[in-house]
Amino acid sequence: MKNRLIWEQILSDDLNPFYDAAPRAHSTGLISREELALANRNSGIFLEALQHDITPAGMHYLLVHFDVPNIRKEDWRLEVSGLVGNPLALTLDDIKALPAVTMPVTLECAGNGRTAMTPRTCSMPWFFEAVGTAEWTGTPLSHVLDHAGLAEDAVEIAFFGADRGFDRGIEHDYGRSLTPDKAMSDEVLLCYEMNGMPLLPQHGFPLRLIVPGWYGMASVKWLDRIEVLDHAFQGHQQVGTYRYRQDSGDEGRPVDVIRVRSLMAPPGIPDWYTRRRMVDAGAVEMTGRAWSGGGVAVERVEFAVDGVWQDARLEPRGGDYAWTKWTCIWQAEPGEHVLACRATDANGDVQPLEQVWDNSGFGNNIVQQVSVTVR
Ligand SMILES: Nc1nc2c(c(=O)[nH]1)N[C@H]1C(S)=C(S)[C@@H](COP(=O)(O)O)O[C@H]1N2
Ligand SMILES: [Mo]
Repeated sequence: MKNRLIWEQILSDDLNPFYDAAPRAHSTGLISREELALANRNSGIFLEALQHDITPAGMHYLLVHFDVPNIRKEDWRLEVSGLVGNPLALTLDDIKALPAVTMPVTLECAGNGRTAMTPRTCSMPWFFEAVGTAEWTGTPLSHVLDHAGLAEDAVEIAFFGADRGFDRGIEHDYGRSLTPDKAMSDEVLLCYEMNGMPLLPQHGFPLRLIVPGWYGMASVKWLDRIEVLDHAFQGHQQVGTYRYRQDSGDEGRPVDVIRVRSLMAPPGIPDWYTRRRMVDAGAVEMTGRAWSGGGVAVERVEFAVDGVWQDARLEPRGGDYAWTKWTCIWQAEPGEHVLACRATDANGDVQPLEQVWDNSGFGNNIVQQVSVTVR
């Protein structure tokens, strides 16, 4: 059904040059020109920044599908329309006048880790760096929805950004939806500040949605339109992508809650070109971060040297949706070693050593491994 609609739209549009590119093939071997261009636009966190509780804004990862819109605050409004008693067009000052909340939230891109997949999906080629934790300030979305008055028969609420482009031949404003229940839950925020500063243009200025505990695609940037629907939202980012599928023909199911993952800040010093590490022998304090989605806590992090695991120490997390710091002392002995870490959450979910991949590399949480030389 969904695929037919998409292909009808593509085939009926004579002036659409992008259908040739759809669907994108899986690939092996060298990175493509397109992947390299995406990697230059969408920066990742520096893994050494896993030392920070709160990621400085300029070190937070970025994922921008189309162009960063150039929005003047004075011209911008947040429209709320569709099945509401009271349609709204709010200024940023209207939104700032509502009760404010500040919350540390770990955001992670659903495609984080996908370069470990082979053959790989041609998309943003993340290794492990599509994660960050910022202090987000805004007002609970429920305040605005209460003000608008959701109709009883609302089925989904769609959130649109000011950015527009093509994906797989389909032209659209970036848009994602939530159910009314999810949209009204306390933790979902309309945010205008990141780490105590107005949002940077690339992080969604002047306003973005933050859906804590879900992969990043739900946290719509440059938010300017909320539409309350009597049906399930059919936008491309909702039904065409960000779904767990075995192959590209499946209907699949939506990507939502973040899966448990841990990362380490690589020890020692790197080689500029290969980024392989050199570590001095002796006691090395290893540290990193671990997180899971849906507000679920991390219960255990293990650290391994050459496949021998030991428990790491966990520090209290800064909030239900923020990552947990872990530390571990490693008695480093001269030679070549492979380091790894893996987390288990309160649901008992644990990171796999061997990933079962979906078609797009979404939601993978494969164990990170770092090769080092100890001298
Ligand atoms: N409007 C809009 N919102 C968006 C995106 C986008 O391209 N356009 N990218 C999404 C994805 S896939 C992710 S992972 C997060 C990244 O947020 P960040 O760039 O602030 O880290 O934003 C999400 N919100
Ligand atoms: Mo993402």
